[in-house]
Amino acid sequence: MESKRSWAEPYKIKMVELLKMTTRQEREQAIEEAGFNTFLLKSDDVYIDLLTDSGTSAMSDRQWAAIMMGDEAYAGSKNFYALEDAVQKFYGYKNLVPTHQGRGAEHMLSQLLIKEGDYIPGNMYFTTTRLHQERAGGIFVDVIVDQAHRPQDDFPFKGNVDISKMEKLISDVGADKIPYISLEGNVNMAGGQPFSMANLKELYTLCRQHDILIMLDATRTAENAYFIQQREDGYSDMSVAEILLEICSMTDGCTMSAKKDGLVNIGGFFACNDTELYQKAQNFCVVFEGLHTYGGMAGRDMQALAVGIEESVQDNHQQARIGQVEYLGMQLIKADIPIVRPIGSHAIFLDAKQILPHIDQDDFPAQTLAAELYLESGIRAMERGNVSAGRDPLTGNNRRPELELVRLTIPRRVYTQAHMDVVVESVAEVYKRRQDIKGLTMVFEPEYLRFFQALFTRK
Ligand code: PM9
Repeated sequence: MESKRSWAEPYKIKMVELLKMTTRQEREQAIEEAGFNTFLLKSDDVYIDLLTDSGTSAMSDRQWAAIMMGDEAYAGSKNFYALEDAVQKFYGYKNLVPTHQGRGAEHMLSQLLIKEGDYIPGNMYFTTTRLHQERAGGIFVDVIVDQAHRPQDDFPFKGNVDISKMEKLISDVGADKIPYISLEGNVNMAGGQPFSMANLKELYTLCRQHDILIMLDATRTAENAYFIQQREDGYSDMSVAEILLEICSMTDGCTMSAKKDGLVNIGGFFACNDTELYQKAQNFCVVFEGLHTYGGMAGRDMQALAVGIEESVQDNHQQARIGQVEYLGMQLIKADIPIVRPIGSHAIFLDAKQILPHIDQDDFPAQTLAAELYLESGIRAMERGNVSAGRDPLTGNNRRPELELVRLTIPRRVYTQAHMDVVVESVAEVYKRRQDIKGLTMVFEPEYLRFFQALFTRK
């Protein structure tokens, strides 16, 4: 029977994890000690943890049963073959190399395909993806549609590649300087925004004309498939699983952080169709990840992922997952809180530039807002603005991105509707006193991916 509630969960709760409540005074101390960086808080001091949807999902009883089927043989574990079957069946790629998590696969792809001075177009940057491209000698070029940089623009496919930007890059630098385009499903930094199948088809034609590979960041592409089903003409009768396969059929391979769509706590993979690239990836794997039949994953985790992949492409799973995010977003919109529109897949993004217009971007409005939200109620969010964007490698200046956001990221199958209501109330409280909030000064800046470990003090 179909559910009468639009997004009611297709599961019930079998086990719970108890949470600690903290006082305002305890939170003051915790955030000071964390240098106003929510990554540096102890999770024990957090009530509702919306830092990330990465590795934080709840596994199903079937996945936990799979954990018990771990074959921890060093080589040729049967769990590898189960995972290979799942990737072939649901993503359609011929060849699989497991990695410890997504950035292991990004490292592999970047080192194998990028030469010094190459250009790597992408539908907006992702922090770890761009860093690996740059470390391999590549120059990242943003070719996402302009709408993606405008938080209030309601365009339904803000993850689309702007084909004219791609054509311009090809004519400016030459196709032989572009080994591949990095195409992300449900673009994280844009607010979890999907690309359309029509856009992918156009991109496919262009890339085939110029012999440019399309490498998919498949991390949240099952969620992208759900948006295509819901929003794009001609797809409403297709299942998420069918749409995902169609997406992958127009790409040459993928990197995957299995910690998101894949519903596991750790793991990732690189997959492709080309045999020569596969052999190189296997060989690279033994140097940096582990033997090519485990690549940094335990056998039991590969088995849990094989099951997680199958669960992730079920229509009712995606309906509940994205339905919950939409519920939170709609409540925030009703409370007049400026958020990125349309509501994306894995998170609600608060528009810190609009909420704290009196704080200059170099005083880190989004970092400040995330800290204030924690102080208010013990909710942990993540900065996605100036700190995450880092410095321009050529000028050394802060990049000052157009999007200065705080991400309220929803783990899959973890929190309830009542938790979402607490989040809305807490954001509304902070919003009420926004004029009194002052910015932050960065007092420690690590060389790479500074958002993870930077320290701040109050202005
Ligand atoms: N994403 C996230 O919270 C975790 C690390 S960054 C705070 O959103 C994409 C689109 C990601 C992603 C990680 C990775 C890297 C690649 N692509 O974290 O190495 O969102 O498994 O994956 C995080 P790993």
